[in-house]
Amino acid sequence: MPLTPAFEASVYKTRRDEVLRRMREMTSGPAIAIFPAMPVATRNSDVEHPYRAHSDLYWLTGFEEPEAVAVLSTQGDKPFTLFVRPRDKEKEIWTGRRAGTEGAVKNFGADQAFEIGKLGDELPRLVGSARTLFYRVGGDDPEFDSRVAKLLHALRARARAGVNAPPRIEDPGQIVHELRLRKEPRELDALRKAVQLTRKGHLACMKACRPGMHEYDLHALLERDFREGGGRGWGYYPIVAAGENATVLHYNDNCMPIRDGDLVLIDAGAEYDLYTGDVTRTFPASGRFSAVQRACYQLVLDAADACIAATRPGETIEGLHEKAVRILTEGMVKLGLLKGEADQLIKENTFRRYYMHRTSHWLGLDVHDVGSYSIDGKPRPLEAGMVFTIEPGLYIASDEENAPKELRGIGIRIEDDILVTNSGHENLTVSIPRSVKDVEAACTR
Ligand SMILES: [Mn+2]
Repeated sequence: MPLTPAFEASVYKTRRDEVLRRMREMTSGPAIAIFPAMPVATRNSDVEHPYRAHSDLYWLTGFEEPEAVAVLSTQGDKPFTLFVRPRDKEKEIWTGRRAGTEGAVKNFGADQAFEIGKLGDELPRLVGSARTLFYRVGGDDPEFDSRVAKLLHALRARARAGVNAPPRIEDPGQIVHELRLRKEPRELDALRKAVQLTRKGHLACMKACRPGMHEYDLHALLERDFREGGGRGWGYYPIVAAGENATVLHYNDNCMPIRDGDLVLIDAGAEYDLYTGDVTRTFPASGRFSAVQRACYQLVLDAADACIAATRPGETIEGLHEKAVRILTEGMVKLGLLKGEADQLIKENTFRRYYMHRTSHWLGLDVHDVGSYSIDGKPRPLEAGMVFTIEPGLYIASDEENAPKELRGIGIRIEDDILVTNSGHENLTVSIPRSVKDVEAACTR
């Protein structure tokens, strides 16, 4: 794990200061916020999954080691406490160097640092002096939830001794996730690098694909290109789906043969400085779309283009989804997939037979990034600096008896990463081939 943060330490300090400012604004009296690391996950037996930091903790500190806890306090002259794994000569021989408490202060800007083993002693002191505890119950670590619950229980048990548990608990996501939703210029730089590596991987797959290869052959190219150039690898497990596998939304066996006449759907994004791209392209294994494939593809592309063109501050993700659904549903009727009036088919959700997911999600440190989609029950207006996906699709199951035979087994998705700008939008992934012509050209051997 890096012993220094990706950005200069002042970046994280500015973020923490803003979080503390908002904590003060939301509360009266002392408040503290606790951000635990992601737990280490076992893959099998004594093999662990590669460790990936918790995005909130990473955004606040740049710290990537496991077994860490960041605490922010609105009181006193040490607003930022970081609990970290201790330096340990023997363990470091096995698992690599650690920042330790000294590095936490020197490189990560902690006002004070403790070894993680001291958490049980220090946390009651920090929490016991607060009127509001910002902690995301039901976050990503149930064990830490139970640790916090036990701590509150212990504090309440000491009420007669004058100790108080904070009477108010708030979700720090209200602050941190709102801030993460609007990307800073340096975050956009990282996203652009992620997107560059993502582009390389997708282009390599289009170029290399031949009938007779397997899905894993293309998966291997993605793994290579997502690492070369300093990428961390994928930001989410890639989907490489040939033929009817493309109609399975979260297919990721990536093991089947690719046949002549198949469409290949690849949904894959590289991660750079923990920011991830999220791109889907669908291309013909043979290099040329058949007439029915082209008609289906063009429909999905039309929906994507219309949504992208409409993206500007003030527009909503809900509004874009409705636009995609309208275009796709009208197209389903033209293709003979559905019969009837588009209005009725939309009202009765009949279109969901072939388009069953939403059109967009936020994108950033997490592939399904944080930030609420509605405010006071209404769809949230887009603002400059927000990044999200537009990913309409069309999925015709191979056993869908309502569909014309020649369309069965076709699965198509086109997904781009869109930055909202003051004047409208920027498609960060526009240079990854999208049009029929460009896709076929990219598949040319
Ligand atoms: Mn996506």
